[in-house]
Amino acid sequence: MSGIKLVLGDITTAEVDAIVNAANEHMLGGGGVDGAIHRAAGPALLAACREVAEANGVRCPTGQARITAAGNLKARYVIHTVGPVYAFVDNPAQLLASAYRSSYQLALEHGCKRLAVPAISCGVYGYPLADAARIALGVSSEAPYRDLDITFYLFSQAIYDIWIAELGRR
Ligand code: AR6
Repeated sequence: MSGIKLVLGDITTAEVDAIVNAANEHMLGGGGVDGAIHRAAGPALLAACREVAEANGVRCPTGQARITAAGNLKARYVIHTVGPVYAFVDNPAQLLASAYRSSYQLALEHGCKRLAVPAISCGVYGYPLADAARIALGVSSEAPYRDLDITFYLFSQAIYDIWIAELGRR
């Protein structure tokens, strides 16, 4: 049985071991789900992000993930990952898959089982939604992650319907 669930709603309300954040390479907050997570977590999250090693301002290259404490969220950790800007890269599918895989790998390394995950790259980063759903759900069902309990928090009915349709095809 798949441990994948879909919820139409706000990821900042999730009570899980780790909340995955669709961040940018600087990892100092932003708009969209990143902004919502930072607002809900409070300033402790930004302080934790600042402690992450950086090179030329980059804390998390595209396709990778970093883990921090979660401030006021009802989670032990925030796992920050950076999906591709769809129009700017040659290999968006590989990078999007890598963002999910890197997040799940960090979760496993930190003993996290229950994860709340957004639709990475599906906002301002412009990933076509059906393709993104196929990649997100495909990676989430890969063997190394079968013990994770993954709940996607989808923020609009349109995205939720696309994820439901893709899950139904699996
Ligand atoms: N809960 C769940 N999903 C949400 C929430 C929320 N509270 N708020 C928005 N979404 P985006 P990206 C959905 O743009 O495309 C930030 O500025 C949203 O509707 O947040 O990966 C970062 O700092 C969409 O479906 O992330 C980066 O600079 C999905 O989350 C950049 O945006 C992702 O949209 C990352 O862009």
